[in-house]
Amino acid sequence: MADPRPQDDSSLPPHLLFGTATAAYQVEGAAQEGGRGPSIWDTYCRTPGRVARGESGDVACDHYHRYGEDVALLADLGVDLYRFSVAWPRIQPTGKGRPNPEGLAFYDRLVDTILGAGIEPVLTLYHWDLPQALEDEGGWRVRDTARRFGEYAGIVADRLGDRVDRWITLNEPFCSAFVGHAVGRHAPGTKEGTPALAAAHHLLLGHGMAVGELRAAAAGRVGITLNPDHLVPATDSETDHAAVERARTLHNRTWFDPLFTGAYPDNEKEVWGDLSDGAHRKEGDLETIGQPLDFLGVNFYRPIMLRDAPHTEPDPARRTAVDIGVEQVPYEGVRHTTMGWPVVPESFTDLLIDLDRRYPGLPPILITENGSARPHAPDDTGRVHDEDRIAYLRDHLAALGRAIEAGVDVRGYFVWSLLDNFEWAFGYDRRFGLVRVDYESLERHPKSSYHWYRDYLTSHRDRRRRVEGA
Ligand code: IFM
Repeated sequence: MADPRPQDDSSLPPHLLFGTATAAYQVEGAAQEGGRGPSIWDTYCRTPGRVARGESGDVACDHYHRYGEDVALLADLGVDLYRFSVAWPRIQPTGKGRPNPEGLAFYDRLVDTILGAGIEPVLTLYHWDLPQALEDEGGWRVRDTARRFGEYAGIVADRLGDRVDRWITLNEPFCSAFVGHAVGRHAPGTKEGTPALAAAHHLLLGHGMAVGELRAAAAGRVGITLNPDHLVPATDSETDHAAVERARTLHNRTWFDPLFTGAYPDNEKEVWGDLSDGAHRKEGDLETIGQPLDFLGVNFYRPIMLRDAPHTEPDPARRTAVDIGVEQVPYEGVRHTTMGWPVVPESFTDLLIDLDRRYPGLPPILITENGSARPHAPDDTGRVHDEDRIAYLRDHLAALGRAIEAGVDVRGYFVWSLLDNFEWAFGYDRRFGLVRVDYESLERHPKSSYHWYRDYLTSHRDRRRRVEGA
């Protein structure tokens, strides 16, 4: 089947920048090379029953050795930006002390190669790979880890601040805190209540400390990437609306309120109950956390429909340590990705407009991740015809255009992901890439969506040139 041609993207402003994103543990591999220390994800993957088929990021896409080939793919794609993350345990194998020269040298080479291809690197400092040695001392549950994160940020800024202009402190701290410490489906894989709330606070504090270090190093523009959810009540009942408000605090307000209003959510007591004693919060923390940012990263994939469910999940294996009395309700009548996520592009528009109205004065937004997992087998030539991914991207770009028309200040958009990669607890069978990775040979094969995105970017660039030249 012929690939659908890119739609006219005239609803998107010509200055909008485009990119793709990856993260260190999901693509790099070389887990025991270059002086890298173990991270909590190495430990989690080695724990039986945690990751599908016992897979791990040991080899992943072998990007550590093949980054040249991957940057060539980016150059051919024609992106403006490439978002990648630095593995903290490559820089500080035990999370503290003198930096590992081999680790710094790897990111030096990577950044220089990206720049050499005419692409702007966008660097995430933390995409979930906490050095295991820090976890052994309490991890994000303890305040010292926030301080350590600040030091690590300073080390990376000193080395790369002359070439990297956009810095993201944390990726999706919601997942680090709650999926990691309450649901137990991400490393470190525990089901704790109060410590998960302490982790949330210390992640925010670490963000603030990193902002301080990045500013001191005059590293460039600084932001954070959050994954706010578009939450929809299953019915119009008061109880379902109240359930959504509790979930809004867990998913969104816990992060947005301290970062952008200088306060913790006002319904905390109702949501957390006895879980939150606030003991981990110290005077001055909110000031550290709420320092002005240059941009906000937003990751978006799907909406969540919820209903009030006041009873604790009866199956202990499914029970999470933070029970806010809500239950997810499946979306009917829409397509779902292989993650089981409903495809509802309008919710992308609605979420962005909602955030813009709730938080006046938000910094400009970068959509730091958007994409879909699809199970496509290659044809005889190795090509994957992923028309449904193309439809997903096209429809979400149109939805983004509607949010921008409604006044939301969005400056950039990144497809997750450049490559098929290690999808955390799901292992390798959830493929998000524009480029297929053959995990036997590690060969890369651009999919139809890669060619579609390339054409889309060409037409966008042409329009940008016309407007700039006009
Ligand atoms: O693969 C992840 C990524 O690491 C963080 N955001 C969501 C993606 C898809 O699940």
